[in-house]
Amino acid sequence: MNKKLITNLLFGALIFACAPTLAYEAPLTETTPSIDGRASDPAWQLAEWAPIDQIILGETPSTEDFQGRYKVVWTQSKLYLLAEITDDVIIDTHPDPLDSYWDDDTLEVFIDEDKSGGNHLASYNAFAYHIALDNQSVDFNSDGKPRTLNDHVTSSWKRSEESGNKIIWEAAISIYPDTFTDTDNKANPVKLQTGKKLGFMLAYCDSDGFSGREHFIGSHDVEPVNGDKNRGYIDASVFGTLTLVKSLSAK
Ligand SMILES: [Ca+2]
Ligand SMILES: [Ca+2]
Ligand SMILES: [Ca+2]
Ligand SMILES: [Ca+2]
Repeated sequence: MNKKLITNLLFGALIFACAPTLAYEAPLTETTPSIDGRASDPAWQLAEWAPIDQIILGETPSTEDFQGRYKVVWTQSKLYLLAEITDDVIIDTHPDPLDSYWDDDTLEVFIDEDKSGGNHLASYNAFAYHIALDNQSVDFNSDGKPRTLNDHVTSSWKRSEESGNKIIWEAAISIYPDTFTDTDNKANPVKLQTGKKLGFMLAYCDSDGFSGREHFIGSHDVEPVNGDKNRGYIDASVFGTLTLVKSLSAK
């Protein structure tokens, strides 16, 4: 083995050791969390925190400006998401839910039911649910125009009693297959089961004023294309993997 090869292997191992977690294991819960912006539900004790700390757009924010972490649990019928977000200014400057919703404070949940990857910009191959402060969820439809998908996601947030800058955001998400269409909204969500793997990513659009999104911070590192890491709303191949497990202790 030559010196260059050893150096390359060591460098590769170092990159691997520093890489963010791309896989998250979500445990099954017998009791469903109440979607009320309070994290006291026993279900949340079952899951592990994972960070929202990968910069997709903008400068690295200070810890007062933005910090975030999340947990996921599941039942046969839904995924449940808990996000704990520290944000110095909570703001919604576009009252129309379909207007520039990414330029307001927004929790963005990316789901690819069959983990196929691939383009989903104007299709339901995968979903990029932009959950707004008014708890409406929006994604592009099959014509590439924004539409609400409020029957897919129920969400609620509240300021934490520990700190006014911290908000607790809970969401219950029905998992729709790629057969969902704009014309037949009666497509059924899939029944979830142990061992299922979904494409998954979470991000937060941080706006603190009238100038729009200042930071976009995600749960997973994204390989840039021409220097652009903001690929999640276009390409499901950049999502990580969410595996549904019976329990974390039974691994
Ligand atoms: Ca709750
Ligand atoms: Ca902020
Ligand atoms: Ca898909
Ligand atoms: Ca903000």
